[in-house]
Amino acid sequence: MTARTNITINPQRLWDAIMETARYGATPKGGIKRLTLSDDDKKVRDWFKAQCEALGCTVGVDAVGNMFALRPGKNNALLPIAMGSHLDTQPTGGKFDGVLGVLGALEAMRSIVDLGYETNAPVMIVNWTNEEGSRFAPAMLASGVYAGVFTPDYAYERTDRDGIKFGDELARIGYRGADPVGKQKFQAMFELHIEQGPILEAENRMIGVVTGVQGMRWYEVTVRGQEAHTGATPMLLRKNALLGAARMIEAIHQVGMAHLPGVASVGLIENRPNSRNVVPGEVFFTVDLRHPDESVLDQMEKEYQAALPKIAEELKLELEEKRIWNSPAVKFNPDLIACVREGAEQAGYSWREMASGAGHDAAYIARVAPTTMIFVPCLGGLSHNEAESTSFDECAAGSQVLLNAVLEYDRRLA
Ligand code: HGY
Ligand code: MN
Ligand code: MN
Repeated sequence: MTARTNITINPQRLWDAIMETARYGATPKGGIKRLTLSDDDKKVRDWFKAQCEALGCTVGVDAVGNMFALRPGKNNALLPIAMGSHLDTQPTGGKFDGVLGVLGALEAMRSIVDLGYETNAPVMIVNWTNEEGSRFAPAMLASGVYAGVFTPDYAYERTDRDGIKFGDELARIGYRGADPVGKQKFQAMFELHIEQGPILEAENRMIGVVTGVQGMRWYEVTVRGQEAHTGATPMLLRKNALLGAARMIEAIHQVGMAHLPGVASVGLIENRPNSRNVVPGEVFFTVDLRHPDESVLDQMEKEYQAALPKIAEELKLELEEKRIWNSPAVKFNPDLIACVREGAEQAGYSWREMASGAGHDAAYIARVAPTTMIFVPCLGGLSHNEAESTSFDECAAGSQVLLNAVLEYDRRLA
């Protein structure tokens, strides 16, 4: 086995890259609104492609916009070792969710290129399209296509709430690549990401050695009543869709409370006609249920789906409900987890093993290649919020451990 290498990343260069790309979609409150396939997403993609090519990487784009920046190794008969995450954000996103994973990988790549260090296997950075699932549901859409969970056509047909299609937007920004999805193979993927929860900070640990991702399910609900005059319609004669939705949202909250550490949320709601003096006739809302244990998630789904018809009946409303996404709980690869532990030890950082509450592309990629994740803290565990904050040192620690883990895996290969 070859000796361990300890190449150090350049923390300032990483921080500068994070701040530079935060301009694409910058919000007045210091966050980022860079919805997938928007003009700002195009700008950051173009920036990322130029940076990787300047490093001597070849950048391939597949048919759903996934970007693969490849650097050859000594033995190119070996499949590349990938470092991946995403560059799209939530509407009120922060500077680090997804971004740290891609730019932390870019910094790792820059560090090995600076030294002219040749890895044994090729190394690759991946930017997965539409991880957030905010504009186009479901989340992790393009890594899901890569993992064979969805077809490219299913992705192309997904529409945002304005009826615009994923496939049209992908072509519009020039990232509907020529490569068939799956053409670019790799033998393992490490994903660096902020924790998006409070555990590492609470325990004063720098690195999360992530063992897996909890199960996640998304649903869409439409409640229909009858538009009516708010002044002339007696209370007992109303079919108030918004009242029904309000009681349903409370019932969904109670399903989460009854199955901790599970979570149950309603995030998107549309009230129609949304006029001050019209009893709402129709409400659309989305449901997000998650739990580490699939059998409990089944129970949560059962309780949630039993609660809604009762409320609809009481209020003389019609109900339409369907599950649009089911991402089962996933366990990561023990050998890669060991490389992350080794990488944290080598860098001298405190660490702890943990599962991920948030979804990540790694959850789908784990189906087709050995995969694992590395977490670093974020202030107050806050994410999907413009105030999301991970420190200079924490970003550096994440990128360093990512590099160490990849080099450790490469060493073990040799
Ligand atoms: O929904 C999630 O957990 C991820 O942020 N897309
Ligand atoms: Mn993310
Ligand atoms: Mn996110």
